Amino acid sequence: MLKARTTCPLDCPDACSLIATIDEAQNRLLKIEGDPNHPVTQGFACVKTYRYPERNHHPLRPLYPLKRAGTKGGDKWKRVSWEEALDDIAARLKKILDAHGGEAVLPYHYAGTMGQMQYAHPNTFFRAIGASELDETICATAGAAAWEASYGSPRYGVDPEDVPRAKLIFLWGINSLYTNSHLTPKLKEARKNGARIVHIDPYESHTSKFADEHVKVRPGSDAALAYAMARVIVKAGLHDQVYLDRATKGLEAFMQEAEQWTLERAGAATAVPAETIERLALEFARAKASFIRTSYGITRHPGGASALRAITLLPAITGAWQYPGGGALLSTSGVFGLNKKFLGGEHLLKEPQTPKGYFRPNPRTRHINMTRLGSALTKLNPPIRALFVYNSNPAVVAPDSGKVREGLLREDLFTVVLEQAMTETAKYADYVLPATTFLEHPDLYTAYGHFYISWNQAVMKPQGEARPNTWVFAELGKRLDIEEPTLYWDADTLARSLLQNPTPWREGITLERLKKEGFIRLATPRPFLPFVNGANTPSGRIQFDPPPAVILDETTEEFPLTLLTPPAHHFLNSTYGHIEQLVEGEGGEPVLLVHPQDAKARGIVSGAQVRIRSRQGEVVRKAAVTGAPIAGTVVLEGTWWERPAPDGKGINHLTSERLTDMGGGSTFHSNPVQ
Ligand SMILES: Nc1nc2c(c(=O)[nH]1)N[C@H]1C(S)=C(S)[C@@H](COP(=O)(O)OP(=O)(O)OC[C@H]3O[C@@H](n4cnc5c(=O)[nH]c(N)nc54)[C@H](O)[C@@H]3O)O[C@H]1N2
Ligand SMILES: Nc1nc2c(c(=O)[nH]1)N[C@H]1C(S)=C(S)[C@@H](COP(=O)(O)OP(=O)(O)OC[C@H]3O[C@@H](n4cnc5c(=O)[nH]c(N)nc54)[C@H](O)[C@@H]3O)O[C@H]1N2
Ligand SMILES: [Mo]
Repeated sequence: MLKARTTCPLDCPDACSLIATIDEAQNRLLKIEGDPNHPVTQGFACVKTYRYPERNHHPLRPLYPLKRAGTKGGDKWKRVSWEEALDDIAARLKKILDAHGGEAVLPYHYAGTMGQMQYAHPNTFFRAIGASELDETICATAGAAAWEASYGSPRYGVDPEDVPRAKLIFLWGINSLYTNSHLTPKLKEARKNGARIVHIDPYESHTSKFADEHVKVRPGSDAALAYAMARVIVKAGLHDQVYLDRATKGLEAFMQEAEQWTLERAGAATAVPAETIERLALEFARAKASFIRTSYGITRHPGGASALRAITLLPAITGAWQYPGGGALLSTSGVFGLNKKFLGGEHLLKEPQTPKGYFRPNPRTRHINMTRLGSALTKLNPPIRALFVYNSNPAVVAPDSGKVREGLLREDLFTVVLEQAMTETAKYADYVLPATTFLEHPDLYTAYGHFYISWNQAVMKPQGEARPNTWVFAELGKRLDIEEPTLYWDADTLARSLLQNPTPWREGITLERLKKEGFIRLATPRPFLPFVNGANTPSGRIQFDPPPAVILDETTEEFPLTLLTPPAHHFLNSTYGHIEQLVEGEGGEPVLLVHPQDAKARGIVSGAQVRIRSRQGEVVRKAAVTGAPIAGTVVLEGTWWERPAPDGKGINHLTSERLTDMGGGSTFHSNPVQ
């Protein structure tokens, strides 16, 4: 029996340190626990990841390369050898490259693993052949663009370990008890130290119940709420003029916009009572060490980036950034300052290269926004002819599933899916290639919810013939005679390159130390007060201008309700959606939450099956009539696999390819439906 430390690879801010118990003789993972030595993990894992043993050994895990033996979308496969699969894929690829060039090839990938090597490095292959470039917009680009417009790049905010020192906490557009559960102990500590916690969200969740107050806001209206609060603060003279003069720029333009958001008008737009807005604004300013934890959820609206900007500028008005625990946090990802020059072939897009054979880097290649995959596969001219999917499950997670499906069904599209599970995307593949899990390959990890960097050794042998993503693309690279050396790097070499040129905060963190210690905290000052004198913007100051726009969500007569589709407690996006115990934990099937007022108007009772229509399509769900959502808004938690739904269709059959106001991001929480 082996006990080994490892890092959770999933797309979650917490990047937990985990203790795996492994039966080495059987090569079986028996148990996952939280690492008691990690100051953020604090000895507990989440409800999902405790179930990783079932996932690692699930009957739906592909163990051998599989070649399609039936129709696309079906379930007929033939087991083939790696040799046969790779030779055939390389031959098909050469034919496409010869006839149509690199742009006919599209890699589609996201953050199934957050390990630098397996997440980002496979891109080297695609950049070497000049493939179409995927803009990775499905989650974080709207938030990134918004944060960077105000605070600059790299992106970081309050150190989560300073949160216990905050005196007032707004959990604004984040369901942190589900999606950032290792913040909870810090929130509890803050509360013990006297802080009050307010959840600002359109529906009541675990997080609302945990908070001291829940403010129900109309989706997509937060910019109006923030402006009204700014107006109250300045009118009461509670802004910090000395701080504003020293560290910020452009407040006048911002306040001109704010002037229009009287309590009355903001109350009407947001559905938050005027007294509440005023009280919260005054409390926020007076507490001084006020902290806003926000997340990407709030950005998934047509005006989402502007809303995020308006919210995260409030601590700049009051000067909260000067106090330990005060300020805002979207992500800590920028704090690590890795040297990404050779990660995923970045250099191939920047430095001129001499093409040779199939090595044809093309910095001017076309860009494809991943949020518009459906259109990319069905409408682009010249078309995509080869699609490689890894670390993602687009048939379920990408918007407008109907269109995505239409694309995946194209007989002239050659599709290869690298996977750890026979997902609904894998069913459309010409080849499914079995991928290793985080326990089976080495990798370097950072985090977006704390300041620790970590290294994973492979702690068990692969199941079946599973191989890392990077192994597959190196094998294809050899078959295409690509001489680019970084394509063949191992995880150690990549990690050493990423750790080169240390910033002062990363000084002394070497691969050798990481191998010995597992995880290491960055040497950031404590408390961490990054914006006490200014910001990382070109002006060196926090930017209020251009002032964020207020773009409200739209509904229509035909589609008068707003559908929110936020994360579920027991799944991580679609990961874990096939684990029986977790599906049970979520209630066995996806359920639509409907406010009693909206239910009554439509004759809906709890348990009834309802048809939900949008411009994109329709699905059938069981309804639960509950006061949890704000009236006019319906909520369906979780990007479930399709099978558990009554009609076998995923929720993204309803969502659209509409993009956010900045950053070209997805708008999953602003769907007009009936
Ligand atoms: N358990 C679990 N954890 C996860 C995930 C998961 O699927 N399950 N996913 C991971 C990933 S990839 C990400 S990006 C993060 C996402 O983490 P979060 O940002 O927490 O999740 P979101 O869906 O993006 O939105 C969270 C909350 O925003 C609210 N919201 C939506 N629109 C608005 C609005 O206009 N105004 C306000 N005030 N609130 C709004 C939703 O009701 C929801 O409660 O979580 C990660 N962690
Ligand atoms: N309606 C709606 N849709 C959403 C969201 C929403 O809130 N509402 N959230 C969006 C967000 S925030 C995000 S981030 C996206 C996430 O969408 P995805 O990035 O697609 O995330 P997952 O659904 O978790 O799928 C990840 C897949 O990667 C596989 N995988 C994991 N590790 C590896 C590996 O090492 N190699 C290979 N080859 N595969 C691996 C897993 O088995 C899994 O099937 O979904 C988005 N979709
Ligand atoms: Mo995400």
